[in-house]
Amino acid sequence: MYRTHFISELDSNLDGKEVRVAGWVHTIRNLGGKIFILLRDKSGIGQIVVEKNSKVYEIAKDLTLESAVSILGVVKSDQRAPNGVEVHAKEIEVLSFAKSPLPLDVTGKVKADIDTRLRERLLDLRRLEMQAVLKIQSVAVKSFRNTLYKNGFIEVFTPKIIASATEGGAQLFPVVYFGKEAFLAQSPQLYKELLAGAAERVFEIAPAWRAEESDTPYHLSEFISMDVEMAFADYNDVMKLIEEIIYNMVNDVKRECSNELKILNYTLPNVKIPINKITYSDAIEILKSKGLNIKFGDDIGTPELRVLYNEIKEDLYFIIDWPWLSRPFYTKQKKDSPQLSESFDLIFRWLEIASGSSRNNVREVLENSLKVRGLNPESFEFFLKWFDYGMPPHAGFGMGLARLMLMLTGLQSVKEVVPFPRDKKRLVP
Ligand code: AMO
Repeated sequence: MYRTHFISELDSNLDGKEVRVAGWVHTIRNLGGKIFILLRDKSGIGQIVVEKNSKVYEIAKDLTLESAVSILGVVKSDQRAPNGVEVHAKEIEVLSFAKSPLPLDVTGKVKADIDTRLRERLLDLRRLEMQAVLKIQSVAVKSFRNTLYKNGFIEVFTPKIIASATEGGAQLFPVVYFGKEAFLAQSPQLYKELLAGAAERVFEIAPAWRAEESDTPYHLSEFISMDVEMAFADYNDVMKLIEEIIYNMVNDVKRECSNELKILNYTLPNVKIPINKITYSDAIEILKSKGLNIKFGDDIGTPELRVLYNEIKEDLYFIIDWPWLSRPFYTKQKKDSPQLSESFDLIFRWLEIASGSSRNNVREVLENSLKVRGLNPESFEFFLKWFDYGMPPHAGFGMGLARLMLMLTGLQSVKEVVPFPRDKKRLVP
């Protein structure tokens, strides 16, 4: 057995008892007579004391930072120690010896740049900040699932090797598929729609791929997309659902991750329900009034969103009713103004974290929509034919987990929050 207790379980009730703990050597201080080791496991950091005259002194003396060890010892109350207790070592088993010096300081005292951190990612992931990020992400994903289960959704899985572009052609990664042309999925879009046409309420949490040429703090070539599709619903129903998801998520993270937020020195934004909505057309007018050279049909990217944020001063808001032609072919036009669409983006300050819409559910309209975008309906026949058999009105959205994590951690780049990010220059680790 490597351990009897996690470090956070040690307290003065165990005074005088023998315990076995396991973890990594966080720091070592040799104070002549005694060696003090701070041992770190997934639960926290505790103090180990090795007396000079003990039989394990020789082992402790040669220990290196980040070696993995299992230590048998006796608990002693001591107010000077972290958690008010320390463990006096009787046996030290070195499970894996770490090379010295380390290429990255796990205690975080010596700061490293992002390239070094990603290169030495294993050590970087052991830092308390990254442990906090991983925990917050796990709570956020659990919360997302819980809210959807509560609303009668089921989790589904769609193919990731696909035959056609869904979100526009430029960013596809080609795959050789038994001699045929195929691609890595840019999103689960068409398949989640088909599944909603059978099971009504579905969601998926899975990777998506985009060959992003530009190096920005918000784009990855591979990201986790949290996708929802809902039948017998429109974009207003879906925005309502997003409000509930985000509200629960922020509160779950607040409640379950108070230590982690403290480690990151971050205060979560307050989510007010309903989340404010502004129309795309109003956003364009505001940007024009601020002197930007922008017109109907143009994208509202991060630089423009920063200008909007300075005006609106809302942490979270929806921009709704985008120009129909600037959205993908499956997006539904607005009945009363067909140059617009029933679509939205959810914005956190100046970052788009989700985007969604009501979908077209009439075959002829979809065919036309493909044609006006220069796409060939024949390549989408596998999708279109389902619309011959009672495809209900439906709506959905996709939310990028890495971008959501920026909102939940206060970190500045998606490359920091993803354990092993993929971008144009990174394929390892
Ligand atoms: P969209 O293309 O807007 O919509 O993507 C949805 C969300 O995914 C995230 N995202 C990214 N995150 C990191 N790196 C990237 N390169 C990247 N690209 C996108 C963003 C974005 O809001 N099928 C539609 C969704 C739908 O309508 O259901 C879609 O993919 O957070």
